[in-house]
Amino acid sequence: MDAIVARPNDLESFWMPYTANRDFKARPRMCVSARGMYYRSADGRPILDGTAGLWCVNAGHCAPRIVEAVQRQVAELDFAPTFQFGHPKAFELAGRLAQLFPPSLSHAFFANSGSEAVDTALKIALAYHRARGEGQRTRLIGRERGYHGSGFGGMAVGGIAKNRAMFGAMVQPVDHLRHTHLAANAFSRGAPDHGAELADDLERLVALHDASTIAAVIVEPLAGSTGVLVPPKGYLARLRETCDRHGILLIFDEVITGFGRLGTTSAADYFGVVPDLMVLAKAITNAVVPMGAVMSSGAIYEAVVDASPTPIELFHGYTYSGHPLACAAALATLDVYRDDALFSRAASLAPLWEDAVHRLADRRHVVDVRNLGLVGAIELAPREGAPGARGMDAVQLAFDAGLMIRVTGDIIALSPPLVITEDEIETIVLTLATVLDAVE
Ligand code: PXG
Repeated sequence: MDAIVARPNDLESFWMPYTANRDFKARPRMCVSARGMYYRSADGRPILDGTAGLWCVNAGHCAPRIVEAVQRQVAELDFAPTFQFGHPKAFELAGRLAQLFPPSLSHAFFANSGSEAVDTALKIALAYHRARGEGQRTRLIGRERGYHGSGFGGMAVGGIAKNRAMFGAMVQPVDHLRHTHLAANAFSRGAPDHGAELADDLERLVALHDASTIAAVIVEPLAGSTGVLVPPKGYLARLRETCDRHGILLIFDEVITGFGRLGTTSAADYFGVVPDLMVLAKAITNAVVPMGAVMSSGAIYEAVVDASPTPIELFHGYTYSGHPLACAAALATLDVYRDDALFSRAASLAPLWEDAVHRLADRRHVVDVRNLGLVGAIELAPREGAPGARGMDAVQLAFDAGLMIRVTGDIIALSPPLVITEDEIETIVLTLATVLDAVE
C-alpha cells in the first residue's frame, strides 16, 4: 500500500497489451471517464471515440440502462457457478441470443473474451467430429491476416506473423487460406468485386490434406484487426459451399462484426451465409463486463451431447462462463440495441459514412480507403524504412486533436459507436483531414 501511495503516478508496473510500452509511458494518452460518444482525457479534454473503444462499445459509453443493470445485479447475485449449478440470467441470455442470430444457431456457450470464445469454438469443432466417429478430423484452417485473439488456439489459426513469431505455431496441425486483400480492389466502396475465387484455396487445402483430416475453417467475415479487409462479393458463400461439400465446419469469428457493426445483427445476416459456429464477444455486453460466447448449431450440440458416454458431455468451461454481471450487462445491452434500434440506425448511417470516409481518398499518403457498415479504413503509405511510424504519429496527432483512432501498422481503422450522429461523422472526417495534412 505504502509503495502505491508513494508513487501514485508510476506508469512502469503495468505491462501494457499490444502497446509500444516505452512510447506510451513517455507520452501517455490517458482516458479518465467516458459518456456517450466521448472519452475525457486526463487533461480534461473531450475525445471523440472513433473506434468504439476497441470495436466494442456499440451503444456508446456508460449507457445508463446497462450501468444500472450491472449495479442492480452486483447487489443481488454477485456470483454463482455454472458448473453443475446455474442462475436464471445465463439461461435467459442464451435464449435471447438464440432468437437474435440465424435460427440454426440455437445454443450458446459462454466465455469471458473473444480469445476464449475462439478456443472454445475450435474445441467444440474437434469434439463434434470425435462424437461422430471422425476423430481424425483435427486440422484447423485459418486465413492469412486473420486475427482470432491471443490464446494458443486462436494464435495458431491466426495469420499475423508478428503474433506467432515469438511463440511458434504451438497448435498443430493448422493451415491457412490466402488473405483476400487485392490491389485491384483499392478504393472499393463496400464489398469489393474481385477475389471470390480466393475461397477456392480451401479446395486446394482439401486436395493437399484430404477432407477427412480437416475439422473446421475459421474466418472473420470482415477481417478487422489487420486493417479492415472486406470480403470480396461471393467469397463467403463459396467458402460455405466448399465446407458443405467436404463435411468441414465453418466458423465465423464475429467478435467485431456481431451486434450491429455492419448494420445487421451479424455478418452472417449481412452476407446471407450461416456458419456452423459463431464466435461473439466485445459488443455482447457493450464492453461493460468482459464476455465471449459461441453460438452453436443445434446439430453440433446434439451430436456432442447425445454421443457422450460420460455424464459431463464437454470437458470445457471457465469459472466465469455466464458470470451474473456479464449476463446482466448483456441482457440490458440487447434491450438497448432493440429499443433504440441501433442496428438499423447503423444501416441507415452506412451510406453517409461511406461517402464521408471516401472523401479522404485524395489526402496526402492515402493509398486506399475501404468501408462496410460502420467500419472504415484509411490506408497510408508507410514512411520509407519505418513501417508503422506514420500510423502511430497519426494516432498521437488525432488524440491531440480530440479524436481516438486505431491503427494497424499504417492503416487507420474506424468503427465508431452506433449512436454516432451525422455531425460527429463530419467531425471525424474533418479532424482526420487535418491529421493527414500534418503527419509527415
Ligand atoms: N477475434 C477477433 C475477430 C477479434 O477482433 C478477438 C478474437 C479476441 O478477442 P479478445 O476479447 O480476447 O481480445 C478479437 C479482438 C484492433 C483490436 O485494434 C482488435 C481486437 C482486440 C484489440 C484490438 O483491431 N480484437
